[in-house]
Amino acid sequence: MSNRWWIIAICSLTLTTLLCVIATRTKGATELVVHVTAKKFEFSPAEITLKKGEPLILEIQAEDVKHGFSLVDFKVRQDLKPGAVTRVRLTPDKAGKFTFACDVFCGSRHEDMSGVLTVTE
Ligand SMILES: [Cu+2]
Repeated sequence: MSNRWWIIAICSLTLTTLLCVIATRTKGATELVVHVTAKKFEFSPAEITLKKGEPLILEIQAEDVKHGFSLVDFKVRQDLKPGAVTRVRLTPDKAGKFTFACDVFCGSRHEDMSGVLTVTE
C-alpha cells in the first residue's frame, strides 16, 4: 500500500475517533425525571435522591390550590398553579441534604409542607 493510502486510512480513523468522543460528550448525563405532586400539605415524594452533577427535572403538579416550590440552596423558586405541571430543572453541584418547601400560604398546615433533596457524591 502506498504512503498516500496509509495517510488517508490514519486520517479516517482519527476523524472517526474524534466524532465518537464528541458525540459521547455532547450527549451528557441522562436527566432524571421525577414526577411530584403538591397538595395540602405535602409534596409526594417528599424525599428525592440523586447524584451530584446528575441533571434533574422535577415535574410538579399542584392538585388542589396554588402552592410554591422553593429550594433555596440551588436558587430555585416556582409558583405551582392548580392543575398545571411545572417543570423545574437543576443540576446539583454540591452534596448534602437540602430542604425544599412550599412558600405560598396554602392553609393552616402550610408550614409543614416540605421535603428533602439528598445529593450524594
Ligand atoms: Cu403552602
